[in-house]
Order: sequence, then structure tokens, then C-alpha cells
Amino acid sequence: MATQPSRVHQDGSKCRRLRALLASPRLEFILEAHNGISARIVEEAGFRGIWASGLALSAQFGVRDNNEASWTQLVDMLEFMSDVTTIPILLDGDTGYGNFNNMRRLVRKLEQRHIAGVCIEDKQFPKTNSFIDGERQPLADIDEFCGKIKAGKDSQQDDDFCIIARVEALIAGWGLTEALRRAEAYRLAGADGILIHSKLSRPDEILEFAEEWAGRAPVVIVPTKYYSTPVDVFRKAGISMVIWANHMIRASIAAFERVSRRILEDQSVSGIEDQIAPIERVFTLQGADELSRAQARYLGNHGKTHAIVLAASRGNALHELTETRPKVMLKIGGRPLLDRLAEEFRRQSVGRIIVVVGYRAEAINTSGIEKRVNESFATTGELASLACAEDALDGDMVILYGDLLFRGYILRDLLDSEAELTVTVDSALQGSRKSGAPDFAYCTRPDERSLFRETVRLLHIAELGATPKLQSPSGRWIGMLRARGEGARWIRDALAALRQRNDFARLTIPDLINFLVDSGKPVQVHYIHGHWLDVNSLDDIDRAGDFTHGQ
Ligand code: SPV
Ligand code: MG
Repeated sequence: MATQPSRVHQDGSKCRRLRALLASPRLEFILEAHNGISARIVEEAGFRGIWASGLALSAQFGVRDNNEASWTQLVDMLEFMSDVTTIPILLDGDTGYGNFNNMRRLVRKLEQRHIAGVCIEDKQFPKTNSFIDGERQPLADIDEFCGKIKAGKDSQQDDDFCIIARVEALIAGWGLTEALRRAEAYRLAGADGILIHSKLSRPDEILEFAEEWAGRAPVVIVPTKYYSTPVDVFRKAGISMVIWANHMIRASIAAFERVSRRILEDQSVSGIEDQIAPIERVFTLQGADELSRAQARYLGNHGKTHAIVLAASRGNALHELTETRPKVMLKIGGRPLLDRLAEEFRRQSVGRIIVVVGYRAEAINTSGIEKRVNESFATTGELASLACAEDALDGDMVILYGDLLFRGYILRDLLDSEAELTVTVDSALQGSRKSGAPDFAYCTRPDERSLFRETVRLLHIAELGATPKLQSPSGRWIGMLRARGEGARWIRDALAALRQRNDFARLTIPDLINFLVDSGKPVQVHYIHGHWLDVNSLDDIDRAGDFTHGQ
């Protein structure tokens, strides 16, 4: 089920659906909810409407049902409830939170949030819950209350928005005649239904009311105290709607108490783990599936791409700096290189990060990464490390060295590439890779701004001058390789072929890339101009500090 934005049911507006419930010839039931998750659960259970109870909303805030929470705080919560549900919500609007003018504003604000109706009670602001000294609470002046109903009806935009008038005469001890007199006045003022409330444990006075009322307008009841009455009794009496008014908040209180006590006593959560909702259920109620689908749709392939980071080497040229930790854990600008890299991936929605570790693997504590270990890091090269992550050589991915620092757009643009295989090449040619590194990229065309968006292919990666047949390099490969579609399979096949060679342990990622090119696989070049560096020497660390300054 989608959760964004406010959900609309195929049976029309929420107001129309509440009106239909009130008019239905069946006895209808709505259940209390007090926040987004409880509202969602009420809908999932199969209820056709929600009672946004003043008591429960106050309770979930931890305050009393005496208008201690402001009406805007309630409306904010209602917005969450409405956003995650398609069934109509009837707000328990207490006294309307003021006079006719406040009522007008309330109705407008509720409609804006797709709340289907409001029930107001004929008491005075600030009210107290009817079950606390109900008989001592003064009732509203009938005319003033009728004016409030009229003001509400006049300000609603949707004809089907419902205003229910709640009669408190029985609660306050004024008797049936007064209850009927008020109900009739409220009906004539425009109320769409009458909620007749009682605090007795038997339904007698409600049934008497219903009989005398004789269906002049839909009757709504709240059998909190006379709950043991079979609902058939209400059906026969012609009641329109039953509100189960506080059972979700009471259920949660009971669960909270039981679980918190048990955890305290056990000093463990093992005893209750099987008795509480699994974490996946929380995700489901939050609509996590919908977000995954949206990510696939709106983020393109970034959301599905994973990263394989090669981080097994010590970085010998850094001497004692890497005595107790691998190069990727060196702090640049106060944060380890690998932490920076992981953050950049997350920013680009690359959620899965596989890091091949080796030297001082235990010192790598970057959160949210998966590790693969190259046990023979001391005697093997990059390709052997990549082979340690063979299980992840699948789908869309980016393979890169762990000692890289780069501006965010470099990764973003590489992820946007649609080619099966893409390498990022810096045409500035002043890259900082240690001299002799086989990273000079020979390409079908040099980087010319006029070539923007034209396809350039990689021909070879090598040390400078190592390939006499190729004239001059077009740039330096920065250590990033992107694969998508068939690309991952090509890499797996290439790895399998190269494994047969005696010198496999010494092979590098450029060897792999060259193998791919030589076997006819197109490797696209994505040119950049600077804005990256890698950390190989003590000088690089200084440069890296400058590079990250202000990031
Ligand atoms: C509520 O749910 O807040 C109500 C119903 O107003 S009752 O608590 O029964 O008054
Ligand atoms: Mg209430």
C-alpha cells in the first residue's frame, strides 16, 4: 500500500464515506486510534472508520483529557493519521475548542487534512472527560451550541463533511427530556448525527432515547461503560454507529507496562522478543515497501547499485602511520578515509558497501559495511582481493580503491552511466598516484569539451611509456570502475580466465580492465578534470587535508 501523499480510497472522498457509514442501514463500528501507526492498524484490521478520541490523543501525549494539548497539536497528529489511511476519521472535537469562530477555523483545518467529520459536545471549554465527575460539569447554552453547529456547517467546503452533535444531558444528570430537547435543537441547527452518551453500565437510557428519537437523525453511541451489551440490542434499537472509543490506547498501555516491567526484571529482552511485533512489522506499517518501489522508480539504478571497496593493503609508503591500521582508516580532516567514502555512497543511495579487508582488518570499524577478508593480502594483489568479494560480483556495482577522495559529483556521474562498463579518467594528467602506477589511460579520443556526451572508449591502462604502440595517454584512471547489466558477468568471466594464470596473485584491477578490453568488451570512458586524489604518501595526506577542508 502506498503511503504518500494523503491516501484516497477508490470509494470517493473520506467525507462521503463517513456520511455513507452514518446513513448505512447496517450498524457500523468505528475504532479509536491516536497516532499514525494505530490508525494504520485500525484500517488494516478491517474497520471502516476511525474515532480520533480526545481521551486517547491526550493520553498518548501524556496529558489529561482537559484540553491540555492544544487543538493545533491534535490537528498535527490527525494529519499523520490521515496521511497513512484511506478510511474516514471522525475527530472527537471536544467543545470545538472555543466559540463559533474557533469552530469555523477548526472545520477548515480539518478539511484541509482530509478529516471526514468532527463531533462536538455540549459542554464548556475547557472540558473534562465525561467519566470524571460527569454530573458536575456545566452544559453549554443550547443556543450558543446551535450557533457553533451552524458556523461549522456554513464553513465546510465539502458537502459531505459531517458534524455530529454530542448530547451530554444524560451524563450530567439532566434526564431524557432534556437530552431529547437538545438533540432536536442540534438536528435543526444542521447536525448530521447525534451522539448520545451515557456512563451507566447498562444501555437502558440510551435505548429509551433511541426509541423516543425514532430515527430523526443517525444516532451514534459510545458503549465504553455498557460494553457487555450484545450489539444486536443496538441493532434492534436502530442505532447507526458504535464507537469503540479507547481500546487501542488501553491495549498499548497494557502492552507497554507488561514489556517494560519484564525487560527491567530480566535485564534482557530475550524473554519478550517472541511476544512483541517483529521489527519487519514496524517497517511494513511504515510503508517501507512503497519507499523501495519509489526508490527504484525515481533514483534510477543508484538504489540498486552496490560498492566493492578494495582496502586490504597497508600503504607501505605511509610508514608508521599505518602500523596499527590500514591506509583506509587514516584520518583525513578528522575522519577515516573509509568513513568518508561510505558517507559518499550513502549520499548517492548506494546502500550496500562491501569492503575487502586484509591488513589490520580488526581496525576497520566503519559502520554499515560488509567485510570480505583477503587472508593472503601480504602476498597477493588487487585482483586476488576482488576475488574475495566474488559473491558480490553481480548486478549493478562500482569497484574502487579505498584510498580515494573525490568530489561527490564524480561518483554521481559515474553511477549515471548507462554503459555496461565505465571507468573514470582524469584528463588533467596530474593525478597523484604513486609514480610507476599502471594508471595511464589510453582512450579512443582525448577529453575535449566539444565531445560532451560523445562515447569515448578505453584502449588500455598502463604505466607511462609501457605501451610504445599507443602514442600518448588521455588521462589517468582514478581507480573507479562501474559495471551494470552484462558488465558484472563479463567481470566474473574475466576473473575466472585470469585465475588460470600463474601470475594471478600479482594481477591488478588494470590487468582485469585490459583483459576485458582485449577480449572485445566495450569499456566506456567518463572524463573528469581533477577534483580527486588518492592517499599514497605522507605528502598526499597533507594534500588530502586541504582537499577535505570545508567538506
Ligand atoms: C473520547 O474518546 O475522548 C470520548 C469518549 O470523548 S468518552 O471518553 O467516552 O467520553
Ligand atoms: Mg473525548
